[in-house]
This record gives sequence, structure tokens and C-alpha cells, in this order.
Amino acid sequence: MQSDLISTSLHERFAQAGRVLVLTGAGISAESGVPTFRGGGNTTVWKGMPFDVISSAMMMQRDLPAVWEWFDYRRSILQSLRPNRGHLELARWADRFPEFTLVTQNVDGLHQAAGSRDVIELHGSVWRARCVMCRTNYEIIPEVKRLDACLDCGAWLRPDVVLFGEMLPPGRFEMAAERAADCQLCFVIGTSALVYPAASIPEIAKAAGAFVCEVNPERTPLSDLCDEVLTGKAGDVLPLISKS
Ligand code: BV8
Repeated sequence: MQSDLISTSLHERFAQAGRVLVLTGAGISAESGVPTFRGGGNTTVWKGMPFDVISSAMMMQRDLPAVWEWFDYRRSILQSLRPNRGHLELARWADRFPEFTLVTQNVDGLHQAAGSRDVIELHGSVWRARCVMCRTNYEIIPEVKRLDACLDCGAWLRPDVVLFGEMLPPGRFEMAAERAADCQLCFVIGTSALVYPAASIPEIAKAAGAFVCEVNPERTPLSDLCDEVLTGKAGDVLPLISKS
């Protein structure tokens, strides 16, 4: 991919920035083989249900086993997949800036698998379960049968993900919003920017005066707000940004 894709001003800002925030979505995991939710105009459907129906608080109230079946399927796909160049590049960025914040909507754990630390998982993780009563967390390990009930209080376990219609975990969005309001450079990578409150993070950064840059093969509702739009795949574009 030609290196003149990146403007001189972005190269300069990247070289000088002290406080950088990155928001990622399903697009950064696409090159690892993780299906995105929306792409090519259609929305992911599971057993006839659009993903934002099976991944909803309503569905969990009505049929927790069905919700578990959906996330067991998601883990079965993820088990053999590895982080890609996009994930690996962002893991390197953490050591490049005095203050680097990685916020993700992804529940796949691939940022952590790439070596990123302190990732703010806005929507949780498919690799954790949580007790519906005492909120005790349990790690879900591949090849090990996952628990159905809490060992402490015996109540049901549910996927530790944020479902549609559910509030984000206390403090998680607030932490991301605080960092967004304080960053100088904000990258929005691989998200259709349709799900809130996650999509408001770059809006907060922009309103606070940050330079906002989008990386996506397609335009999104956020593109017009961005100072720079880099049209391409994260795995191709991110290494170009670092190369100065
Ligand atoms: C809440 C976990 C309070 C589960 C997820 C304001 C306006 C309108 C609606 C609302 C609003 N506020 C709240 C709502 C309701 C709702 C919402 O936003 N609905 C949307 C659909 C309109 N939000 C909520 O319910 C949130 N909770 O607000 O609580 C409340 C409570 C009650 C009532 C009201 C308010 C909770 C939302 C979290 C839900 N859980 N995930 C699971 O994973 O199954 S959301 C899930 O979907 C993901 O985490 C992610 O956030 C979203 C998918 O979006 P993306 O990640 O962007 O993926 P997508 O496929 O769409 O796009 C991929 C992009 O990548 C594309 O642009 C593509 O071009 C690009 N791409 C492809 N390949 C590449 C690439 N980019 C780079 N490189 C590539 N190679």
C-alpha cells in the first residue's frame, strides 16, 4: 500500500503526541478471520435472529441457554484464531507513547493475545462468565467444560459481555470518556460507529480538540467528523502510520 496515504501532518502529530487513544471494533479482527457484525450490507444472523437480538438483555431473560449456545459458538470460532498485524501494531504503540489508551468494543480477547495490556473492554469478554447473583467472575478456558452455576452462591452464570439494552460495567465507559477528553490523537479503527455509547468516544475526543483519524475500508457515520480518514484495512494501514 502506497505510503503517501498518510499525511505529513498525521506523521508529525504521531511523532510528537504524548496522549493517544485508540477505539477498535470488529474490523480490526476481520483479518484474523473473526466475522464482523455488519459488512457487505448484511447483519450477522444466528438461527434466524439478528445478532443484536440474540445478544440482548431480553433474550437472556427469556432463554439463557440459547445465549450461552451463541457465545459457545463464538468461542469455538475464536479458539483457533490469532491476532493479526493490526493487533500487533497497536500492542507496539503502547510502548511508544507516554499515555496510550486502547479501548475496544471487541469481546474476542485478541488485543490481549497480541500483547496489549490494560485494554478497556467496553463490552466485556467471551472468555469470562459472571454470576447473575453475586457477580463473581470465572475465566472460561478452551477445552475445559465451562461451569453453569456459581461455586460461591450456586446461582446461574451468564456470559460476561454487555448485551444490548444493558448498561456498560460501572466506571468502564467513564474511564474511556475521561481519556478521550484528554487525548491529543484519537484513532478509530474498524468500527461502523453505530453502537452507543461506544461510538460517542471519538465524538468526546473531537469536542475536546483532539485530532481524530479513522481507519476503515468503508466510510462510516463518523467519517465526516474525522480530521483524517485512511481508507484501507487496519493490517495494511497501521504499520504505515508508525513508519515515519
Ligand atoms: C446501553 C457484546 C443504556 C455482545 C455488544 C443511542 C442511540 C441509538 C441507540 C442507542 C443509544 N443508546 C443506547 C442505544 C441502544 C444500543 C445501541 O447502540 N443500539 C444500536 C444498534 C443502534 N446500545 C446499547 O444497548 C448499549 N447499552 O446503551 O445501555 C441503555 C439501556 C437500556 C435502554 C437504553 C439505553 C450496549 C451496547 C453493547 C452491546 N454489546 N457486544 C456481542 O459481541 O455479541 S455491541 C457489538 O456490536 C460490538 O461490541 C460492537 O460494539 C458492535 C458491532 O460494531 P463494530 O464492532 O463496529 O462491527 P461492525 O461489524 O458493525 O463494523 C465493522 C467495521 O469494520 C465496518 O465499518 C467495516 O467496514 C470495518 N472493517 C472491516 N474489515 C476491516 C475493517 N476495518 C479495518 N480493517 C479491516 N480489515
